Amino acid sequence: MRRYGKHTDEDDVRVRPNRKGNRPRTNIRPKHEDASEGFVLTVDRGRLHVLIEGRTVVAMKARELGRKSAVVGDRVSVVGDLSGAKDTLARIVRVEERSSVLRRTADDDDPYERVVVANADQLAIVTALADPEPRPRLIDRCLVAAYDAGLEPLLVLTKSDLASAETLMESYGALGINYVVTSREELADGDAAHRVREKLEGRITAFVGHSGVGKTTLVNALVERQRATGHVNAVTGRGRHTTTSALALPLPDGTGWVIDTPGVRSFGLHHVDPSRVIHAFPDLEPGTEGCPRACSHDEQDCALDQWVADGHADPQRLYSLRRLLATRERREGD
Ligand SMILES: Nc1nc2c(ncn2[C@@H]2O[C@H](COP(=O)(O)OP(=O)(O)O)[C@@H](O)[C@H]2O)c(=O)[nH]1
Ligand SMILES: [Mg+2]
Ligand SMILES: [Zn+2]
Repeated sequence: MRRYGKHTDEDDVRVRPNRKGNRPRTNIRPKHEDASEGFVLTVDRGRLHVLIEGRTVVAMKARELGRKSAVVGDRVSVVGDLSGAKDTLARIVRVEERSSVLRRTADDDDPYERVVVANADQLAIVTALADPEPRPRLIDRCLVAAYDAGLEPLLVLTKSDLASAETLMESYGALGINYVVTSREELADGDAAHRVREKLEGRITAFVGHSGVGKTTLVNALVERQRATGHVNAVTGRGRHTTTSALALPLPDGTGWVIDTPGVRSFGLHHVDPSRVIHAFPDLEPGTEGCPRACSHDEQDCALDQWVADGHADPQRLYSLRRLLATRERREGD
C-alpha cells in the first residue's frame, strides 16, 4: 500500500527567477511548512474532498497553483482550516508529482484532454455481458489508455446471469489480460466482492466502463463492510453517491483503493501517439515485424493481413485495431 504524507522534496521551495537580486521569497516557504498531506477523494462542483488523517476536509485550489489542477487520486498539501467541520474551506497549495495519469478526451478529435484519475496503478475495465451489450471496441480503447498510462488492466465482466462470459473470456484471456466474472447472485452472496477484492489488494484501481454496466453496484459491494460500520460516511461525508465525478473509496482494512468513475460513452485517445496503440494489441504486435517502415497498419503492404490469414490472430482484432487507428487519424487530417 502506498503511503501518503512522507513526501517532501525540493519542490517545496519555490525559487522564482528574480532579476533584481537573489532575495529569497520568504513569504511563501513558511506558509507551506505547516501544510498537511492529503489524498483527493472526489471533486464536487469545484470543491475537492481531501482525506487528511482520517477526516474529510473540503478544500479549493489556491490561486498560486495557477492552471494546475488536482484530481481524484492526487496527493496534495493543504493549509487552512483542517478540522473538517461543516462550511470550512481549506486551500490546496501543492500537488505532488503523480506516479500515473489516466487521461481521456471526450472524442478522438477533441484536443481537450481531461485527467480522469491520478496515481492509479490498475484500470478495471467494467463490461456487462448483456444490458448493455459488450462493446469490444470500447474495451480495446480502454486497454490502449491503460497501457499508455502505465496501468495494469483488469477486465471485469458483469451480469453473467444474463449472458455467457465465454467469448470475451477466451479472446481477452488469450491476450494475457487478467479478468474476473461477476453475476447478480454473486453480488448478493458476497462472492463477487470477495473475488474482485483479491485482484485489488494493495492497489489503487480506477473503474471505468459504459454507463449501466454495474460499476457503482460493484464498487458498493466491494466497500460494503466499511459502509456498514459507518467508515465510508466518515470518509466521504455523504451517503449515496451519484456518479458525476470520480470517487475514491477505501477497501476494507486499508488494503487498497477503488475509484468509481462516471460512465464513459467513448474513451477518446487524442493524446495517445498512434505508434503506441499497437501495444494494446499484443496478439498483433509480433505480426508487425514484417511491416514496412512507419507502416500505418492500414495499407497494402501491412504484414498484419498475412498474420491474421495465417491464423495467428482473430480477424476481428485486426478490424478493431484498424477502426481505432482510423478514427484517430481522422483528426490528424483536420
Ligand atoms: N442482472 C444484473 N444486473 C446488474 C448486475 N450488476 C448491476 N446490475 C444492474 O445494472 C444497473 C446499472 O448498475 P450501476 O451500478 O448503476 O451501473 P454503472 O452506471 O456502471 O455505475 C442497475 O440496475 C443494477 O442493479 C448484475 O450482475 N446482473
Ligand atoms: Mg455509476
Ligand atoms: Zn502494418
